Amino acid sequence: MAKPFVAVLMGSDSDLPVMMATLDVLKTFSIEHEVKVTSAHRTPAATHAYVKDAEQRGCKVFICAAGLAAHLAGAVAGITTRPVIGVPIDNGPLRGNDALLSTVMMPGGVPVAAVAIGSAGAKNAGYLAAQMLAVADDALALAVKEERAKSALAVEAKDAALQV
Ligand code: RP5
Repeated sequence: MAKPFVAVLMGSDSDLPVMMATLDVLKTFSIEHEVKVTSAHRTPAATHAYVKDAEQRGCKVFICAAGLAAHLAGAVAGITTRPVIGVPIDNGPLRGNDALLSTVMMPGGVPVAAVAIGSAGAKNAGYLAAQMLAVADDALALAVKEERAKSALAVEAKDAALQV
C-alpha cells in the first residue's frame, strides 16, 4: 500500500529559506514529506508529471509555495483532488501581495487553501497539513492539540514575565 506523505512544492529554490518553516513543522510532527522544486511557468510538464506520480505514491496533501505571479498552487489544484495549500512568497517588489492574489483567487470548484504571505503562512501550511492528516490519525490529532497547548503556555509565560 502507498505510504502517506505530504509533498512540499516550490517554484524556485529561492523560496526555500521561507519554506524551511513548513519543513520544521512537518518534522515536529514526524510527518513524512518530500520537497520538490518545480514551476507552473518554467517547468509545467514536470509539475504535472510530479503531481500525478506523487498522488499515485500516496501523497495526501500538496503544499505549494511561489512568489510573483504565483500560479503553482492553482496549477496543482487543477491536476489533483487532494487538498492543496498555497503559500504566497514575499520575494518581489510587491512584497507578496501579487503572490497572495495569484494564489487565493481561484475559480469556483478548484480550491486552494491559501495561507498568509511569507513565514507565518509557511509555518501555518505545515500546521494545516498536520490538521488535515489528523482527521484520520488520532495520535497526530493529539500531538497537534498538545503543540497548540504548548504554544498557549509560551504566550502566558511571556505575559507573566511582563507582570513582575
Ligand atoms: C516564482 O518566481 C518562484 O516561486 C519564486 O518565488 C519567484 C522567483 O524565482 P527565481 O527567479 O528566484 O528563481 O516562480
